[in-house]
Amino acid sequence: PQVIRRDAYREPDWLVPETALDFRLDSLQTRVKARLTVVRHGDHDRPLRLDGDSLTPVAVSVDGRAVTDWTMEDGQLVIALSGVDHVIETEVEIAPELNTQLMGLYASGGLLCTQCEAEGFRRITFFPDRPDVLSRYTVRMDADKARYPVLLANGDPIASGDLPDGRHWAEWHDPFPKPCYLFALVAGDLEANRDSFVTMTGRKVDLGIWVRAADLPKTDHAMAALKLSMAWDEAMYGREYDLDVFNIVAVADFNFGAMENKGLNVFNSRYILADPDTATDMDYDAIAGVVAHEYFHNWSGNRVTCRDWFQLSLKEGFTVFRDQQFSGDQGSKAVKRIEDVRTLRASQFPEDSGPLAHPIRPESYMEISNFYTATIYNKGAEIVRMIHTILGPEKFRAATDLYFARHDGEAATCEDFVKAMEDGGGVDLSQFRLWYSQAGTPRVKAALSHDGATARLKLEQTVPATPGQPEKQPMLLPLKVRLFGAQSEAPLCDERIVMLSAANDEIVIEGIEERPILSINRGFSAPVVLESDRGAADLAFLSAHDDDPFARYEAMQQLMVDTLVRAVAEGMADHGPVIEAVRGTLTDKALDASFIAEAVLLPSEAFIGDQMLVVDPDAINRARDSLRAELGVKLESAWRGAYDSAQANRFEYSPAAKGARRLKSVALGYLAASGAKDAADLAYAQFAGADNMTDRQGALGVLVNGTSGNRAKAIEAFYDRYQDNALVLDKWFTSQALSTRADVMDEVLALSSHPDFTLANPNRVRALAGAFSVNQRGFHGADGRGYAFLADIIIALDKLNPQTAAKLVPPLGRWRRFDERRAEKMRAALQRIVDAPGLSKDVFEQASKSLG
Ligand code: B3K
Ligand code: ZN
Repeated sequence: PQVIRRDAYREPDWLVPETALDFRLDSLQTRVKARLTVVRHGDHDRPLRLDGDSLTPVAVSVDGRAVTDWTMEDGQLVIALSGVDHVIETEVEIAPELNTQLMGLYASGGLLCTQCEAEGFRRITFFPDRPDVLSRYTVRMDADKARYPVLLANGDPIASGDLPDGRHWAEWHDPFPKPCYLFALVAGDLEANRDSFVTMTGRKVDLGIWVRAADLPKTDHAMAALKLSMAWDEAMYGREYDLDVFNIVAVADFNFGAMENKGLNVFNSRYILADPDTATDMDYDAIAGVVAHEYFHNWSGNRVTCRDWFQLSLKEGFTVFRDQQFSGDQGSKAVKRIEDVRTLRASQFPEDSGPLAHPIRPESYMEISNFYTATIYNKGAEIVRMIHTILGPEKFRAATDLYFARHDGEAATCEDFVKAMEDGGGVDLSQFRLWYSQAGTPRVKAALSHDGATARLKLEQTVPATPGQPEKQPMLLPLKVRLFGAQSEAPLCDERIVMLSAANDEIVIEGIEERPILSINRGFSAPVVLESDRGAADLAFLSAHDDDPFARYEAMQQLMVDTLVRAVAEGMADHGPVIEAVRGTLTDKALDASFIAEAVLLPSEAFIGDQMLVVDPDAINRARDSLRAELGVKLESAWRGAYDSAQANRFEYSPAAKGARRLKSVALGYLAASGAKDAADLAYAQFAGADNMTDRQGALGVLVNGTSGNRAKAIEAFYDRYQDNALVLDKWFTSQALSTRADVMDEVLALSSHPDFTLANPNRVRALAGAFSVNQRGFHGADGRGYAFLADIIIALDKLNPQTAAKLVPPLGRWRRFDERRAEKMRAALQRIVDAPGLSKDVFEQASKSLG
């Protein structure tokens, strides 16, 4: 496949100021007429090239006259034009029902919907499918009125009416020029949860969340989140909504989370539908976060869009940062930060240290869909967060105001963003720009010494080599630092931001009389791996006394990781310090339950593996289980106390109640790990008596890992109760795929032939195969069956849906980190994928790069 390079960017040859689309909708035969006003851009004599994917022109006309002298080249419709501006009309036919890729116009659960980002619009009509061609759209649709009573598109509704033969039509107009990836339409039998929002300048916006009638009662949480997001963006960024209507539609079959189409967001139903019986607290939080994310794109993405797809992090990194800030403001900032860092470490750090590592602004790609990655999104957000840290909140706001004012209505670049941050914030970000071009997670070594009056902090940074980037330059790292007194248990200085810019540096802090303990990278101010020589006692001290909650959590995690890594290496380790630190946190009355629940959780098996040169999944599992069991036994009464105090609560959706539920399930897990005789009955009672999904799924997860007779009973009861609810059935598949039992592979294989398993629905595939591939011990079973299973799924799914298939490849690319026998089997699985006949470029790119 062809490789697209960032440095090959050229401005478009033709612009398209106006676009009129006319859809005659039908699930098997939709006719699309497009009328484009095209204007020659610059002085050249090149023809008009309109992208198309699997399209055949039925008719083409130029300035009202049918023409036949067009050609097709690589799917593109090429038309020679003589003048400066012309009107081009094309007609094509497409079959939404047969569109299994879920890109372009497709059918899902009886409705018709679109997904165009990144390059799906070319599957609907011929068009310059690139984000720097902005056009004003008018969309007319007609459809069978009984099957598709609701017809939605971007912008504002203009007119509608009935037609003969039971059909009807609607016309929508979007006054804001937009790239075609933000185009959307939806047709179906939908009902709306309607509400309204009055903007900061007093304009009333009609809001609608469109779902199947039966799902209407599950849309209130999303609606509340939408209104909070609209108010938050006004207060925090001065951004007001700009159309008279804002619609969201939930669909069951969707390749990722949601899509920010102008005025008509389309969502994976899992990020809209919630009620206490079917959604967990985590689902509620994710819904609010994704609703906010897509809404915030209206400014960071739509009003200011991307010049080309190499700039993707311009909108995604910035928008993730904005949604993280929003979510932090709705509950506990500290817990939100902990969750975001955990996500970064679980999904981005492995990417950054493997064969698919790429900078947040990549240099090349084969298939852009493969670059909607944790690096572009989550590391991208960390980079915006560092700018926020360097500028401080006031200057950051001035800088974002400048960015939006300067580039409103434009297709911008990452460089434009950094320049606006520099100009608006009055800082020099020259060296900081390396974050956009260098891949790899920097490593920082920190060593603190002390001589009775002065503390010296020696810092050393290295940036590891990544594919195509053998040599790296030192980056600018904003490290928040504070010292605490070992005796006084008090801070010895104010928090300061150390700007580490060289490979080596020494920071001198005067006036430190007692022995200082180092608190560094507080709040995770820089996305780096920190190595320090702090021992167990100092980490335990920080876990109890640091005034930065993230740093407290981090100290505990480091203590746990150090203990577990030692246990794996040496076959055993002293659990004492971890147990005492966990006891201290668990019984600290000043801490809230949600923080405690995060802090006392052991690092995942995968994260422990990431600390080791060669991952030994079985030894990690044994070491972690043994620490878990001892924590369970030694702190049994504290776990029981935490469990009982939460158990009495009735369901309520509030930060405090959420924290109590989280701690309750964590405590139940430790009680089960302790081997307590009553743990399985406790879990089953919680499972059966729960008045909410958080408790029910929490208990199911504990039972699934165990051997009690309650296990099969719970699995069956859950299925019986929820078999008609696809989103909850996904949880049923996932809970079993994450089982820590030795027989998980057999169960996963059996589940893959369960009548409810299907490759046609991306959520279901992710629920089983995606979840299993992060179950380190199960997936990396020494016999290699996990790898063969995943390869089978990828090869089969690629024929239907290459984009979602390609997303499953990365776990196989971690082979360098495993022993030779496993590595060999992982490579064999990748090779089998690469050799599969008719492979998509999506999967080819991921699998061939993973073979490295
Ligand atoms: N912008 C979309 C993602 C599109 C993914 C295309 N493969 C959703 C989001 O990030 O908000
Ligand atoms: Zn986004």
